[in-house]
Amino acid sequence: MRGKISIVGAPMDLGQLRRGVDMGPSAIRYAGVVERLESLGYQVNDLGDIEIGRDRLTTDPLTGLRNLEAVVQASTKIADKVDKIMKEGSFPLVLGGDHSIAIGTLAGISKYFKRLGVIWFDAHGDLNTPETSPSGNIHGMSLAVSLGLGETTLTQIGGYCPKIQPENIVIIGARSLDEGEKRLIKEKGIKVYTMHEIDRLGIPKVIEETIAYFKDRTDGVHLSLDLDGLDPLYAPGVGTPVEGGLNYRESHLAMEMFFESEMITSAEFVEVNPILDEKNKTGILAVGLMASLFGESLL
Ligand code: B3U
Ligand code: MN
Ligand code: MN
Repeated sequence: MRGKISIVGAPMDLGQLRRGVDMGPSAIRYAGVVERLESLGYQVNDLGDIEIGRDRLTTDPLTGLRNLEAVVQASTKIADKVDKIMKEGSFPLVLGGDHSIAIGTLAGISKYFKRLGVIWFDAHGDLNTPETSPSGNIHGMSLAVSLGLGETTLTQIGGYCPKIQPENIVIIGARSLDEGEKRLIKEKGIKVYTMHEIDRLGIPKVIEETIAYFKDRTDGVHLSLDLDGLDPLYAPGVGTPVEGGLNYRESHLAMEMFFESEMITSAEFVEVNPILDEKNKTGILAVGLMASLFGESLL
């Protein structure tokens, strides 16, 4: 027996405008996540889905944020659920849903650590604030919110703020950053491996450096993996695909290296949208990446 994993679905589609990402958890379950992780020797407990409100298409008049109320409510529920999993000493594995779910996940997790590290595997930075956001979509703000920046009702979820420190973040795979996000990255000194650095260094070096970076400064690491970090060739079922991402092998290698590091203490896989997918390719890919993260294919 290898330990306990608790799966929670967060069928959230309120952090952006495209429909279908609420079916992400179903697509990932259909691709066999429970059986796959059990076959690796884990005790897997699927706790089902968190209830997400249906009150969509509102825009906050003050901030321009979309579906703010409903995202706050859903994030609070996600935080409570993840908190319970942490209390039980099980590994929280959250299935998205759009990337706004990270607000709740991190709110549930980070108080269990003195210095939680976060790997933000994504084509985007998700570092917008209401002032810099081009869209008003909260899924493009979740990392900023977790740093304590932006709308107070979001930054205060879980009753404490901030959830993470800028020096404990590594962004991997970025290739679509807004001007305000670039400014924030420089101002806060956030470590980012854009596709430029990944091409120059190669993924083994990037992941080695990431692991070394976290080793002395953090006491736990959350992996927040947005499927759009991968190239749309491999992950077509995402709401905002960006060309030129990580390929299948690079992404699996990254997961295997994270497994070997024994560093990862929680994870979420987000933005799987079966409506935009090709025969559940992205859901199946997500399950494969999870299997690698939990030790599949290594002797
Ligand atoms: N940066 C843009 C686009 C975006 C962010 N995250 C995703 N798309 N998936 C925004 O709206 O904040
Ligand atoms: Mn994202
Ligand atoms: Mn993204």
